[in-house]
Amino acid sequence: MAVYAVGDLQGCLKPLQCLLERVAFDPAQDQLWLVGDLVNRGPQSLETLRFLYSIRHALTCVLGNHDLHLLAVAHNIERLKKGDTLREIIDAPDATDLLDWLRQQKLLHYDEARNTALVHAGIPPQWSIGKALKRAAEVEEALRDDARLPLFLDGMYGNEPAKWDKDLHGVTRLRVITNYLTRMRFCTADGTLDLKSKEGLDSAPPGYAPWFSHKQRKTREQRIIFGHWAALEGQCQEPNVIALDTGCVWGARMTLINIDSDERHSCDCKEPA
Ligand SMILES: [Mn+2]
Repeated sequence: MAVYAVGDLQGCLKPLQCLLERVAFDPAQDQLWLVGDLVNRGPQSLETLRFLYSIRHALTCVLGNHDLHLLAVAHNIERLKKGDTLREIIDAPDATDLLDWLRQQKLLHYDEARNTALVHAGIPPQWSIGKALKRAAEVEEALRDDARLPLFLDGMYGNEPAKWDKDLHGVTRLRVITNYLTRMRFCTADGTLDLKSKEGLDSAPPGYAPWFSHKQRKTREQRIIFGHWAALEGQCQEPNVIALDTGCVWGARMTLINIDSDERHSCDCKEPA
């Protein structure tokens, strides 16, 4: 049995299939970890989600900002944005099955035996892995609860508050947790977020740095696999931090690693969305 992790799919099914063929992936034996942003912007969002659903028993998946956006649109809380390719999912006859599966997924996965975490954007420097898992679970519970789901989806949008405080409550608390785990790139050492800068490492505003580069970061002993940040182009010099978003949806590449051997594979994505 092999365990692989793959970067942001964003509805790009062909490069995913290229990678799975490359490693002779067998869903009856192997496991595939997904860093989230399964859908949107790419050419085959519905087909991608259907394929993943068909091999769901072989998957470990965390949600990204685009996946949460899909849930918000499907619940009539948010409208489709320009460039979104989500309508085909919402209108599909099997939408209920696909979306119900999606909302059962986590925001943070931690494999204790491998000491490895899987998250879409990152873990803020001031949280240990234990704290991060507890807080991710708060959002995961809201996603699975029919009564709380619309309230959460409606309240998750927004960049404020920019920093975690353990006394936050209600949907504000869930918003900060969600912003850390699914949208973060740059923050300060105390976890104050800047959610506007989206380019490479040198685009940090003064006083801010990539979430993984803070010296006092409490998850330095864990390996962390993340996506979300295409401008890094899969490069991350920080030990134990693995960046997997290599900008497939922008016409670059999709990247897969064997998480036990660190062997990397990539397939070209020739059709920019
Ligand atoms: Mn993302």
